[in-house]
Amino acid sequence: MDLGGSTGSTELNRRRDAAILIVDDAPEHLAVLRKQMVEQGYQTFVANCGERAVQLARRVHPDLILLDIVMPGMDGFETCRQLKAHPVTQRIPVIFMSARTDTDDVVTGFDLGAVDYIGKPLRMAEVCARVRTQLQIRVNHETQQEQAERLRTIVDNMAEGLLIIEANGRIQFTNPACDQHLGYGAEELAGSHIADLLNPLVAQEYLEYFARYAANPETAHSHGTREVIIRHKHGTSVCMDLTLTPMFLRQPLFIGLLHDITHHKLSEDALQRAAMVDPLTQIANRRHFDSFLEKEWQRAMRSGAPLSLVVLDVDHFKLFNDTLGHAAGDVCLQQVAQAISEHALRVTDIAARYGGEEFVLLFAETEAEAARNLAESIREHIEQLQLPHPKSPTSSWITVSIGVATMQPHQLDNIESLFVAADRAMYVAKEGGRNQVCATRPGSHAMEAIKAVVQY
Ligand code: GH3
Ligand code: MG
Ligand code: MG
Repeated sequence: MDLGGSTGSTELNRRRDAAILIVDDAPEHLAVLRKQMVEQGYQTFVANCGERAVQLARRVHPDLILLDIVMPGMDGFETCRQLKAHPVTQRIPVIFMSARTDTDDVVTGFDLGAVDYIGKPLRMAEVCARVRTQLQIRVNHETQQEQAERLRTIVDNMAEGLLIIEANGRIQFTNPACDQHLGYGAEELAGSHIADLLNPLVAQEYLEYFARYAANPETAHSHGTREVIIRHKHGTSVCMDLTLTPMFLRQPLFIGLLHDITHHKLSEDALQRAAMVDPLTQIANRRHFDSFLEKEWQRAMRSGAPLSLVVLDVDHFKLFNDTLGHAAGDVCLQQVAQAISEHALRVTDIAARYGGEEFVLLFAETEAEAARNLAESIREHIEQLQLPHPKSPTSSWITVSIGVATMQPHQLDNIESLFVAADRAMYVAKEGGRNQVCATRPGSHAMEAIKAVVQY
């Protein structure tokens, strides 16, 4: 191995990295060529026959081969054939050098995969120029390959799903993250249509955007990011952020980036739910009940329909806790809550834990009589659960006292009065011996008195 000139220029340093294999049976040709290549700053290897050239090329992987054609034994054409047949050497550019410059020979040379053909006698400056050109092409090619390789690695390993979509909605390519997000195997999505993944309206909207861009690529703009529901292969829905960017590669194409936000959605939903639900009993909490009641109150005011509020309080619950322990008390509250919520059946009904061992139910568009009947069936249901309350002075089981109030809200009325009326009825039930339902009837003296007091 020889190293050529010793200037420090970048150009030479780069060239010195290139290795050239020179193949010629005439020692004087070899010597001249080698000297030239070394002067150009290339690393050189020499072989004086085809067999040796093939061996050497497999071992040292030169960047270029200068190959004589007429040689004893294996000639240059056969040598080239063997080089091109072997995976290790097939990509090495070969330049033929020959005194045989008939068209047939030159064509044979190119047909065998050579990149160039130089006539002998050699003009050294020309050889150098041709070598330089081929090496430059090789460097450019390698750079492109490296870039493609780098991109491929990124696309294969990125967490975002990537799709390439054609203007007609056909999916051309998906990366592994996309396949994984949507439950497909590799290549399985290629060839399918975005309408297979998206809701028809959303797919239509994208197709219209594609068509607009395809008709007018210069006006292209990114479609931006939007939240879409995508059908998973197994039929479930996944919530994704989809970012679409147009790109023109011989045809209009669209790069889709998918970002899975299902888990964000889930935690968003969970937070929203947590804000509305009582953690112990998993039924609505006081805050949710109050806002629900507010809406129903407004609605009842417009429609003139009656609104019924039911307030329940567990009887002798302090005693229950004292007898069986706070943990048993918690379980009891869960069972009572479950029983109560089973009676809130319509979408305009709601059952909630209002605090401690006190529960409330709202029945919209429900007359006093119906509300009272509902309350009675809840009372009965809870009694029939037969949750033992060993020390209770009024029953062997857990029972509830229930107050009911019904109003047709008017402009001057106050939600508070509905509560006061139901509470008052509940205390009457307590005083009456517990485990019973009492109601403050609409229009009764008691109700009118409450309204009058609460208004101010
Ligand atoms: P009354 O029949 O008059 O309603 O008697 P009571 O004992 O049920 O009424 P009181 O209001 O004196 O007691 C309510 C009890 O409920 C006291 C409190 O410790 C208990 N309690 C409130 N919240 C919880 C809870 O989350 N878990 C448990 N185990 N007990 C609770
Ligand atoms: Mg209480
Ligand atoms: Mg109580």
